[in-house]
Amino acid sequence: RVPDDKDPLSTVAPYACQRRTSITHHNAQITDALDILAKAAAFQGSEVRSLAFTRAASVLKSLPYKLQSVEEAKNLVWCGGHCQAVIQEILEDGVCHEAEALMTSEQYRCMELLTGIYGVGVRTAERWYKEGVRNLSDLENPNIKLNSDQKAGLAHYTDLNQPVTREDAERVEHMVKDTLYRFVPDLKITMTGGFLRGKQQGHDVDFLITHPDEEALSGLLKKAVDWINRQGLLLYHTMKARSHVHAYKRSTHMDGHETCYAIFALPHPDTSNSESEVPGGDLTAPAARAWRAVRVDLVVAPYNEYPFALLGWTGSKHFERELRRFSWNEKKLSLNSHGLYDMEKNCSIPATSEEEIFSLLGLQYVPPPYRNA
Ligand code: DGT
Ligand code: MG
Repeated sequence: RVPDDKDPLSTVAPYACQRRTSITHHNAQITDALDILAKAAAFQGSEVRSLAFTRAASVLKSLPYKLQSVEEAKNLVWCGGHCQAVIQEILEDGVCHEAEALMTSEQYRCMELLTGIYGVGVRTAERWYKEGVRNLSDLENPNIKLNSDQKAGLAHYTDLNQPVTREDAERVEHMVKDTLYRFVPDLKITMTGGFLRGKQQGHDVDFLITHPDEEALSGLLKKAVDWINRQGLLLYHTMKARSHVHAYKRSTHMDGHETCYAIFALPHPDTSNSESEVPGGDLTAPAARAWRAVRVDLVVAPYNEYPFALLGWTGSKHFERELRRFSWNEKKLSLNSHGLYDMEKNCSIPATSEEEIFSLLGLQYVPPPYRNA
């Protein structure tokens, strides 16, 4: 079919940052299958295929109606033959056999298990898999070398693979704010990531911290972490110092903001006043403990970079990727979580809010709950 203006299907915009994508939508069964295909492709080292499935899934997540036939998908951007076959199969059989087969394959199961360890990416997991690692206990082999992140990840594996609920996140927020305000009472602290997009659970809790006076931010993370450690609530952390790499060269994956990647011992609500809460390295069964391990990211951004850092840390990952792709392809501007750069004029373009950044890019503002691309 030739798309025309009256055809609602032809109005799906090509970039995810031009669309509104809520957490809940009408085509979850199909997008679940496509997300599995995307993950499996990433596990096989095929980033391009993975991105193709992610893009198709993202388009379907933004549709305001449930697909009734594969015909309806034929006009949709990014929904090629493979995606249409998945849609057809699910509409006819209620299941995608390819996704089912992948999920139960040994490679997928192992890659899922191993990449579920904090500090383990696809490449490491793949190497271990090739070396014969099939279970977590196989990592006790002295030939397998774990770095300190991975050791901590393994030690807290069960807790860290337990979803962080919104209630957990709110208690972490209380703990983080209570700590940081001791040192600087008028800091701006924002919970970012999935929880800012309205998710009810997540894999970690992300915070962005700023203050108009840069001096107020200096040494702050270290003081905060020391304090939490003195409360016996710090299980592990790594600090990344602020780096002054040329701003426009930074990708969103590795920005130059000062960051603390931590694992906190979050006391359970009913026991937060008891004295048995100090973890002391005792990793007994979660139910027997008065706390759970939670991954927490604390990011410090200079005040003038705050809107960019907020936009960069609110996600989703695909929304971020699309924002950068749109900026570069359509506007010849380079966007990251430090700023927006005009590469031709060799200058940065300031902004004081997320709304202003969208407007500078010629995009309609998309509030965080609609960035679940
Ligand atoms: P979750 O935690 O799995 O429920 O989902 P999200 O959406 O909170 O994902 P998360 O926590 O991995 O990342 C939140 C956003 O922050 C995401 O858009 C990507 C961005 N982000 C994560 N890690 C980094 C990093 O090291 N540097 C930068 N610049 N951005 C990051
Ligand atoms: Mg997160």
